[in-house]
Amino acid sequence: MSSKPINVEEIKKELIAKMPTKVARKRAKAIVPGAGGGEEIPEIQANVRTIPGIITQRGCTYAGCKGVVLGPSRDIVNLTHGPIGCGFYSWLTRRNETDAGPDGDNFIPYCFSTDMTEHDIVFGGMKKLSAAIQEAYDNFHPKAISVFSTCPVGLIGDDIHAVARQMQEKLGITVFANSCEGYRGVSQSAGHHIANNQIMKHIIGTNDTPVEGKYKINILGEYNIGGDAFEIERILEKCGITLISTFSGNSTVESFRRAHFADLNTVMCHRSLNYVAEMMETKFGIPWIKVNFIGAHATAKSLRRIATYFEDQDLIDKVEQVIAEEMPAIEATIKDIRPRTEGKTAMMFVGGSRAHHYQELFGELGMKVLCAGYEFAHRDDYEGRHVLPKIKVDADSRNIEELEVEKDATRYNPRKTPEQLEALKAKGVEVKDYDGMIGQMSKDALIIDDISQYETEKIIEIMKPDIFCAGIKEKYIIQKMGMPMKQLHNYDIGGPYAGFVGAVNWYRDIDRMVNSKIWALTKAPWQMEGPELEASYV
Ligand code: CFN
Ligand code: HCA
Repeated sequence: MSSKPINVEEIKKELIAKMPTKVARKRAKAIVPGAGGGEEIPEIQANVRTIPGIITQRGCTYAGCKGVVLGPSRDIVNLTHGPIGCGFYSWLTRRNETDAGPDGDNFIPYCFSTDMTEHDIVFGGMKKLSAAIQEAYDNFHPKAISVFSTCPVGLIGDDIHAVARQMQEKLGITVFANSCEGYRGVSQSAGHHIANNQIMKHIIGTNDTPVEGKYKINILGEYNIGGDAFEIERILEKCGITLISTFSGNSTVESFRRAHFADLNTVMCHRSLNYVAEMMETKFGIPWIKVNFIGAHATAKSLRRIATYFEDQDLIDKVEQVIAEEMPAIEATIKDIRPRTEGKTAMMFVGGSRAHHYQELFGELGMKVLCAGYEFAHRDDYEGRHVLPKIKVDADSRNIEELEVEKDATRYNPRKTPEQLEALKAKGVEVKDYDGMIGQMSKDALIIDDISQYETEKIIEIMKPDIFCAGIKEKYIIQKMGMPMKQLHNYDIGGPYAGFVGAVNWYRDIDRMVNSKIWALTKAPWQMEGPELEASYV
């Protein structure tokens, strides 16, 4: 850990120094300092195509659509239309947990694919797709089947939507398709958007049987990685808050169908589900607020935010009681661990929301995040420009032409109108206008969008953090540098990290990692044998 003052401009210069001029100019726009809580938010370049030749962390549109948003739903048959590799290599790679109970459907362990081969590429794969939908139906009798196309399908032009319509009519269950070929867009992000549109169009609001409960909410953007959603469910239940639906960890299609009876949408991962939040507000008049259940204090703050929204003293008191019950275990663990973690440093490069959410947890251990970034987030995630009620979002953020707005949107949500919410905010519901990563990070910290492999190695060499968080592609390269590496996508084998129980798990895991002596004993191969190979751009 270096103790000399950090000069972010110098570091930025060093990071791009060896790049060709054009590349350096482009990459410079994706690197900014933190704003240290101020409102002067520097503009960061985000959600643009990765420069060809650069090794990115990003995934593809199919990954965002099938792997991320719809994949964790347990009773929808998620069928990949494409060559077998697309389905096989995306099978069970994300640690979204499921508990269907003894009677519930759970298709998560299965890999459904049409297994397209050369013949289908040449002559078309639509017949094979109908047959696969029929076969899935005959074997499993699911309530819904969702089809995902991979790259070759878009190239040969199979009309997956027509097949889905025909099969829906024939089978009498919900069948819908997603044109989420991997090559669309610049990252997973396009896939989130496609999935959001289709869930909204085909499922949400299709069952008008009311849901009982005094305080009804949905959680948007929580995928139950390592059991996070189970812990959040535990806490909400304790508070007496009815969770209608989680999009989409351990979720059911029936819960999606009745999600429009919620009084409030709480948005955990803004990046992947903001479109549904926006569309549900437009169509059903359900407002949304951001929450963060990563970190004990963040969890307490989010619960208070929800309680304040309902303006009900019973709920406010109950939430305070739950927080008071949960906090002693947190404080005791922090008291034990913090002396060993205080002042240590971290870096985080993940997805589109965790590199922000997890800063709260590091903060609770007295650790500073020197440098962080998203793979595919948009500027609104970095800036956190979100007030309650909603503000302007990217022009492409809703699929408004496909949306029939309910004539009386307050039918489902009689409790609040946007105007009432504005009044609530004036009353002191704690919502910052800028609560994104840039505002959160200090002025001597760096934010890098879509970091490359080269930049990853360079920033570690320059800033030498005590721990680095990213994904499986980065893991072993970083460990070979003698650096503890925590996977923040799948938590390695750890978790849950959400809520109160999760926070304690996190403190213990991070303590073990940053205080392990093993890394100092590791020598990278090039430290032991001969000269290091050097490569440079020409
Ligand atoms: S669980 Fe989420 S929290 S959904 Fe998103 S932006 Fe990915 S799969 Mo990996 S871990 Fe990551 Fe986020 Fe939202 Fe996960 S930070 S990259 S697409 N993500
Ligand atoms: C994805 C999924 C991923 C990959 C994680 C990783 C996940 O982007 O397709 O690279 O380790 O969380 O499983 O983000």
